[in-house]
Amino acid sequence: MEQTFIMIKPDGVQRGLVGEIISRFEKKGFTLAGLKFITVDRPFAEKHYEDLSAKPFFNGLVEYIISGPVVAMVWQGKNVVTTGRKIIGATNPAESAPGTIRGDFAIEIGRNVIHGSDAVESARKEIALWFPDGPVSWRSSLNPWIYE
Ligand code: RTP
Repeated sequence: MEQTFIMIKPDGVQRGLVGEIISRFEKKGFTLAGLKFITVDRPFAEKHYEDLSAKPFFNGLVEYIISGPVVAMVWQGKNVVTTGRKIIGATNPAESAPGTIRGDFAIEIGRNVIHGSDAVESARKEIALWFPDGPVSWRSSLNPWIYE
């Protein structure tokens, strides 16, 4: 089953949005396969965002991600990468639709509450970085009520 990496950024944690965000993924029918509450250091954040290292906002982005604890998660389910991005909404909250996480809870691109992998291959890399021991392997007893 497809997996994606989802991170509630420090602003989402500080603003008490952890339960709300987890609830949206759970209610959709996706399965939690990994969860940690951690503060990452600068080299780790730079590694996570290495594809953006040439961007002018890179340093600010790294400062933001290391500014407090984050909730790192693996979510699993059919099309979870693409659907997860839809649940999250457009990168810039000014363009995120109401009903999405960023559309409902964020105003600025540099405080957009949550990260989600943008492709199956980047999800694989991000899960390997954040969960080197691998995600939790289990089968939800609800699956027959979610998948035909
Ligand atoms: P994410 O990786 O966090 O899910 O976001 P994304 O794919 O939707 O967007 P990406 O282009 O990968 O950018 C990563 C994060 O960098 C911050 N950003 N700031 N100031 C700016 O112009 C700017 N552009 C991007 C955002 O926090 C974005 O989520």
